[in-house]
Amino acid sequence: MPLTDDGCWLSETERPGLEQRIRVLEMLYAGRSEYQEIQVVVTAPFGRALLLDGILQTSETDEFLYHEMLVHPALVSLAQPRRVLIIGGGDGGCLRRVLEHPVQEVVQVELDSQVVAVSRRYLPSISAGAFDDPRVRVIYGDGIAYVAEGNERFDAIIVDSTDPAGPSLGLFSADFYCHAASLLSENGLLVSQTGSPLYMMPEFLNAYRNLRRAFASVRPCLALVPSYPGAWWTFCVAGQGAATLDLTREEIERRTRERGLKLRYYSPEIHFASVTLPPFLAAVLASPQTFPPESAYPVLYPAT
Ligand code: SPD
Repeated sequence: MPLTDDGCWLSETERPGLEQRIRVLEMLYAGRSEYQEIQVVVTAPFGRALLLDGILQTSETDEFLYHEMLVHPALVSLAQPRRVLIIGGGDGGCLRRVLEHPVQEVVQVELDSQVVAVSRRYLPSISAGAFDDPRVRVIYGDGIAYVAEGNERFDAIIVDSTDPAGPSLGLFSADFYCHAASLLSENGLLVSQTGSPLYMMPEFLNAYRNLRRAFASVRPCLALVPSYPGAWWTFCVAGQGAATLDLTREEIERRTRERGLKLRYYSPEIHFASVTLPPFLAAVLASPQTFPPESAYPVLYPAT
């Protein structure tokens, strides 16, 4: 459900009985691509926002929270991130943060060229010129097929997708993660946005379990993205080494300084805080094979 009947509110219902509403002031763009409905609206609390099939993907005022946490914990953990693959991320906010690292080449595989075109036109502050960087190669196509058929090597693969539904569903599957793992260099990392740890627990657990099938180490990171339902969001960073994301404060400070990262959210303190899991979540992840009881959750759950 994109907008309320009067067009004044963006409404997202994550669970029955649970609705998030955001005041819409103006519709800047509305169109339909081969794959989805695309809208850019001006919202009262978050400024301009990109909607895909009526779901808010990113906003110009809080995109930094999401994109810094999608990119920096993983790439700061890599001593030499040279080649990076981004799946999705058509608004360019992820790409922009990746380019702050000493990368030589970024391949971005985005399904929908219209998302890139609309974002560049109506949300230019999010990509901030990143698509014009000579290190970037954008491929319009299916990221799942690209990873399954690919033979290039990457130091990091970043999945900046929509929620797990429709064409994105396969980006959270064990098959996809296994194929992605085979494209990573020896110490390479995969990171994926994995949804709300509260309202999307089944989807988050599904992604976590599938990542564990392909990687020796899977570390969830937590951050706050207020324009998303529940605000609390997860990113999973996966690798084959035991010490994924285990850095010292000095290493984080040195790398962020040497790389000249433009940071508004990420810091050494945020790095450590983001990988610190609350006990209820740690308990769920300690036995991810058994679907946990309702009492494990701080909100009524599951609701169908
Ligand atoms: N509930 C919407 C989650 C969207 C996550 N991906 C957004 C892409 C931003 N680059």
